[in-house]
Amino acid sequence: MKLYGSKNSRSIRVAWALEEVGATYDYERIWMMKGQGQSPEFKAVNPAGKIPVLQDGAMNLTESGAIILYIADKFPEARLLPTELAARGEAYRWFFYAITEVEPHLWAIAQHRFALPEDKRISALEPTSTWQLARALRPIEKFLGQREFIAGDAFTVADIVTTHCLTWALSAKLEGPGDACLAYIGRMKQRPAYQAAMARETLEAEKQEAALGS
Ligand SMILES: N[C@@H](CCC(=O)N[C@@H](CS)C(=O)NCC(=O)O)C(=O)O
Repeated sequence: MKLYGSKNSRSIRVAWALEEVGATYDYERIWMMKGQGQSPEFKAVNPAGKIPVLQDGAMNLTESGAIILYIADKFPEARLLPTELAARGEAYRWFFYAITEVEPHLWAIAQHRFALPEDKRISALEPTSTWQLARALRPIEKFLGQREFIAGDAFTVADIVTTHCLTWALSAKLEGPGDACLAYIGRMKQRPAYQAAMARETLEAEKQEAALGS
């Protein structure tokens, strides 16, 4: 398998899942700021020019959520998805909650701060997105006050996307993550797989920057 990704992007979700299941994988850093997302070579992998992409044999799988679920299915022994049906439903619930209820507000803020072309940005939208984000984080804060993991008593795919969204909110200096969320982030960051994924993305970025010059 090969992961196309970059530091400080959604590819950390996939690298983390791969490390949790103990997979070995190649990694190609796609340096977006240098326009590599739009190169013909990368567009042959993902015509949308976006990361992450997981290449497995002839398949180039896009969408970080789909990729994580694929990894969970490919390595069932790692139990990133519980086998018991109700527990699995709870993991799906929080997985999709992060992706559909939390992430869109983070993404809207990022787009209107820097990701969209300047003439398409509307800074007046930020207070609305910030308010929606804070509202969406409230149930997460409540549940994390009662549980070690977001979906119950075991680590699942839902923890990967929830942690990523919460750390995204913190790095964007947004209000919302409360004490229970902060304690949870601290616990998740202690996981060896999280640390290995961060180290891999940092190393690959440094190698590329040394080779190409920053
Ligand atoms: N829904 C997609 C979003 C992918 C995405 O937007 N990735 C960003 C990096 S985190 C990207 O490649 N942006 C480049 C662009 O939009 O041209 C996913 O979760 O994988």
